Amino acid sequence: MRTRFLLVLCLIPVLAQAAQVFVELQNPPAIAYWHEGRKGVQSLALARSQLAANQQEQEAFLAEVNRRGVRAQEIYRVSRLLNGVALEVPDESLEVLRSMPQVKALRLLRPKKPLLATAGPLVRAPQVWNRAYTGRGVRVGIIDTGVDYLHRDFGGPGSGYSSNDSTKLGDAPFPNAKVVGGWDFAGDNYDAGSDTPSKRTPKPDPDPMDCGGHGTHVAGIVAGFGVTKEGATFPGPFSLATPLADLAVAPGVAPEAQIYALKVFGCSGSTALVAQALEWAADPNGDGNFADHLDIVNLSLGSDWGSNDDPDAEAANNAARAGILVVAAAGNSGDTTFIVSSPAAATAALAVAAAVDSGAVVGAFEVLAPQNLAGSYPASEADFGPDLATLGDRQGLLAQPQPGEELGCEPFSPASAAALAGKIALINRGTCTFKRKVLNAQNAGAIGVLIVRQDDGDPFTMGNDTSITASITIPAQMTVLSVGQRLREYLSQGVQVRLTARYRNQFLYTNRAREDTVASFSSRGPRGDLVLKPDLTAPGESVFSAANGTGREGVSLSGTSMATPVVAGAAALLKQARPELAAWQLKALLMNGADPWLFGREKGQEPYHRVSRVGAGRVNVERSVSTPILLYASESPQAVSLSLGLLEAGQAASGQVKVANLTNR
Ligand SMILES: [Ca+2]
Ligand SMILES: [Ca+2]
Ligand SMILES: [Ca+2]
Repeated sequence: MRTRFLLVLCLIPVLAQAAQVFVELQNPPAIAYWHEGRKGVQSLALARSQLAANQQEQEAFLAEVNRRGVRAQEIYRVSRLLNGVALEVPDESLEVLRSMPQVKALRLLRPKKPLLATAGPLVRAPQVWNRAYTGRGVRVGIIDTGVDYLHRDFGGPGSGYSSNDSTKLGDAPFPNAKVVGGWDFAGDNYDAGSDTPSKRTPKPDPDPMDCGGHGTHVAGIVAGFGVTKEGATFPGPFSLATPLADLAVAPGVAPEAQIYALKVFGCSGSTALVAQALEWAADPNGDGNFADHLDIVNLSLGSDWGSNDDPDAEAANNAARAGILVVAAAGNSGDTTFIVSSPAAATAALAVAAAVDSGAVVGAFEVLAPQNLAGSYPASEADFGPDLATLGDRQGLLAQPQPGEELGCEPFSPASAAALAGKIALINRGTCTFKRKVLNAQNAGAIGVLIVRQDDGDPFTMGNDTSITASITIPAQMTVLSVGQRLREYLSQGVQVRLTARYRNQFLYTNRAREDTVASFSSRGPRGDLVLKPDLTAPGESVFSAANGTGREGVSLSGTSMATPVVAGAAALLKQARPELAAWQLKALLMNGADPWLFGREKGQEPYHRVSRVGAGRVNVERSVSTPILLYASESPQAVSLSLGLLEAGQAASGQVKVANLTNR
């Protein structure tokens, strides 16, 4: 039933009536013979011989497919974490494949999308840096759109983009001290969901340069060095004394961890290559010995309604067996039961939900008079009308329309127009589009507009309204409610303001009341079979990190995609602090140390969020580094959490929890 359902979903974007499937073959994956902690000669020899046997089995299978006249397009082969081949085949050939004795199972590849969103201080990373844990020596794989290794945040030169062929090595400084390795499994043109068959076939190359921007932002959150106001790589030191507010781009959560750029996306679209990248992470040098596995992988990607039997989820579970901590995004589909995404849904994966931290990097406007109000205040700009950076600053007296016209959705009355002419109009957000409000103010003779939000949420770029074709010639900015209220108190004294682009991406707006509220987009669990997901929450709204292709700039993005690397970074700090612990123990410590309370509207106020939305709570890496005990479900250590299934009212259930002492006292 479920398979069919997924089939329909998957075929929608593939107009050519072809299916992308993972063909699992009879032999077990090599990981079945690998026992982390007992890496004896025996286990290595067995794993290697299984690897060779699987490769032979695949050759024979593909030859047979060819003999039977199936027009199959190979996508990839894996033999370590899964044993099989990913193929695109015409729908009518699916039955042929299913009937072949070599085939153990046929599962649809569910294309994964990248999931999009200052966060280090909230999870108490600087406190951990202060104890000399900065992620040094820890290896983190970013399975994403690639990484811009030329960017200063990763120690790059900040230039050299145009002379860099993104399919070749040797023409740019990669690998470097930060982005120490990687691979492009996809090629820039790849898109698993494209209507063009040739784009659905990956064209791998050794250069994982980012062209989508998502992976660069994610990698910056995990382990960027940071960028100074002068545009140089921040040289450290990383401690409580790190001047976070004086940097153009703050350091990542684990600023001395190493990054492997595992590119599975083209420049846009979706991917079906996740299992292949996980396989690389389990055995980077490809020698069949898993001892060189990466410590942590970050998967800020997924597909909704995740299950544990998606091939990528199974690969994630087997990557955990190899000793990798798999950190994955819960998804951006909101408060809907069971919608939590795959591969985050994999039992062993650490599924991350998104919350809000107290800070957002935005722009600002200035108040020049009266003196006791003078200063800069948070503001964003508009996506339409003149660009303030080229237009220059716009200065004037602030004025508001007549009572009842504060929204500015209708042409202003003569009395309001008289008040606004030659001034900067103060107008409220709501009811109609931003462009409508600005056009009405322009028609009334205003020289600029300051929009006021209905609350103290982050000011954001005001979107265009393409249904309005009139040319907008005056600049507009948006600020928050509490600032608007202050301005109105002083309006009768004459408030002189300056709209400006000079604070763009530089003004740190803090709002403590929103801290630890859950981001509305964050996907709810549990998994369809009632296993608890997500596992943990981290800040993922308006996270400011490296902007791809800019050399030195940052950009603010939101999503569980941005929360996931906060946890991956926290895990890297913990790994350095507790190198003896296994991946599942790191997962348990991160969950055990979390701050359990997350809020619906305002910090400290009800309603609180349930575990199916936020897991164990918001990560607190300082507590995780310090805690002496480990707590987990004894039947399912890889899951950590204890799930009791569906209970009727009054019905009792029980489960066992193990408490382990991590000290020698
Ligand atoms: Ca490439
Ligand atoms: Ca290159
Ligand atoms: Ca190896």
